[in-house]
Amino acid sequence: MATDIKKLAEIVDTAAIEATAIPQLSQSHSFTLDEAYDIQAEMINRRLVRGEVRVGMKMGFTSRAKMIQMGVDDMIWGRLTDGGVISLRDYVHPRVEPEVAFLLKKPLTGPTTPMQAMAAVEAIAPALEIIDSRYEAFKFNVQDVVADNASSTGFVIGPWCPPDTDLDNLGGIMEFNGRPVQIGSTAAILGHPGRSLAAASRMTAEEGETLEVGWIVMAGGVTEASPLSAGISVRNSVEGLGSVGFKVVE
Ligand code: OOG
Ligand code: MG
Repeated sequence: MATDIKKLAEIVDTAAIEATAIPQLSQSHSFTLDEAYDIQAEMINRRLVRGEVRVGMKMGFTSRAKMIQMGVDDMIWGRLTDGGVISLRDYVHPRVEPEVAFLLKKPLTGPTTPMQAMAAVEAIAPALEIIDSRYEAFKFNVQDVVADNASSTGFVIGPWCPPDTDLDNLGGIMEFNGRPVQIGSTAAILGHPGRSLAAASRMTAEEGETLEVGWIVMAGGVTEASPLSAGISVRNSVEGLGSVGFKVVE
């Protein structure tokens, strides 16, 4: 039987709205990776219909630390909209991870080299991504997590830096209330975050999308993600780029 893309999209969308964990879709339905991206597209479409605006895309599993933490060893991507969740009550089991973000001044589409991809960059910033899986126990396979928009929930961008800022091996620290919880280097992102941007261009084109001017591209977690709870002030400081933070309230 053909996979019911619309129905599965509604199931993950509803779980996100209601902040309720659901069993992995793959436990009750079998669907391909291509179909998982179709479910994701349909789920995002539901949000756009509700008035959210598409603002970019995110890469996932571009570092070994993330692949190992989640037990998935393929790169994935998700679609970013401006509709992030603000209150802790609206999350299922949120986590935060240190990232870097790109702002595009030229469109990017299809296979490209990291050098060509970096030539499309307007600015680079330290960033934090808040992820939240709609699946019970934050457990999934690659199709499940793609259908759930790569666990995308929110992101915070720090000061934009010039595009020629050297991104090689910049040390970074993510702190909770001033205490380091994750330490890493931008080199953890495929050796250089520019490779993640090139992969973003190639992988989105496979689904018929172009990375548009003005879009934000999140390069992927440098380290493992850490669980969030009320009272935590999070800060990610990246050598040469500056820092970004937020505080979690009830
Ligand atoms: C999936 C999202 C992965 C990253 O930066 O690697 C991701 C997850 O870990 O739940 O955002
Ligand atoms: Mg991420």
